[in-house]
Amino acid sequence: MTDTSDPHAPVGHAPEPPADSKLTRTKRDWARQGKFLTGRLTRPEEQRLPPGQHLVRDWPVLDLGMQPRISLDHWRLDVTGEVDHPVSWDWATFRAQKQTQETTDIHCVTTWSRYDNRWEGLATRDLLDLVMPRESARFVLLHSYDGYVTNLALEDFAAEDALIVHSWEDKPLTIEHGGPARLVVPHLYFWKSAKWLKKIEFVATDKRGFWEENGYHNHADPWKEERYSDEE
Ligand SMILES: Nc1nc2c(c(=O)[nH]1)N[C@H]1C(S)=C(S)[C@@H](COP(=O)(O)O)O[C@H]1N2
Ligand SMILES: [Mo]
Repeated sequence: MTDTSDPHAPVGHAPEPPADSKLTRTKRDWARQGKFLTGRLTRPEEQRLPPGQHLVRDWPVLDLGMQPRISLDHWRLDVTGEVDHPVSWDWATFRAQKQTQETTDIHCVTTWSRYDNRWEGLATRDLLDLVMPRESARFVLLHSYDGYVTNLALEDFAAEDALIVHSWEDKPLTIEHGGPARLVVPHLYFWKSAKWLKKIEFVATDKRGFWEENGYHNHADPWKEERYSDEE
C-alpha cells in the first residue's frame, strides 16, 4: 500500500481534507464497489500470461512513427476538465510529487507480453487526491505530444498499480518509450498507456481515442481478449 497521509500538495494547495470530505467519501464508495481490484496480486504464475499472448525478453517500440522530442525546460503536464483543482506542472514540480515504484507486466494487443518492468513515478491515485475529480468526472482522456489520444474509464485510470512514470529499471524513460513521462496502466492492453504524456482531461462523457476510433476495443482487458471492437 502507498501512504496516503501526506498529500504532497503543490504550493498554495489546500491542507489535507477533513475526515468526511468528498474525497474520503469517494474513496469509500470506490472501495465498496470493489473498484481497482485488478486481480494482479492473486493470479497464479501459470495464469500470468493472458490468452493469445507470448512472452518476449526485449521491449518492442510501437507508435505512430513520430517520436516527439520535448526538452525538460519546455515540458508541461496539464490536468484539466471536471476536477476541483486543475494543475499545470513543469518538470520540477512533477518530479517533486510523491513517488511510487511498481513492478508490472506489459501486454500489447499485437500479442507480445513482457514481465517484470520496474517503474517509478506518480501513482494516478495520488494525482486524483490532488486534483479531486468532481462527481461528473467519469472518463479520462490522455493527450500526448505526438497528437495521440486514448480514453479510459475513471476507475481504470485509478487502478492501484497505474502510474505516470519517468523511469524504467532505475533509468530515465527513453524517448522511444515515451519519455519524459508516460502513463502505465498494467491491467489493460498497452495502447491505453499513453507515451509522451501532455494533458490528462477528466470528462463526463466517453470519447474514443485514436486506436479506439480505428477498430480497437474501447475497454481493452487482455484477460477477456478485448482486442477489437464489434462496432462498425
Ligand atoms: N503518444 C503515444 N502513446 C502511445 C502510442 C502512440 O503511438 N503514441 N502507441 C501505443 C501503443 S499501440 C503501444 S503498443 C505502446 C507501445 O509502447 P512502447 O513503444 O514503449 O512499447 O504505446 C502506446 N502509447
Ligand atoms: Mo499497440
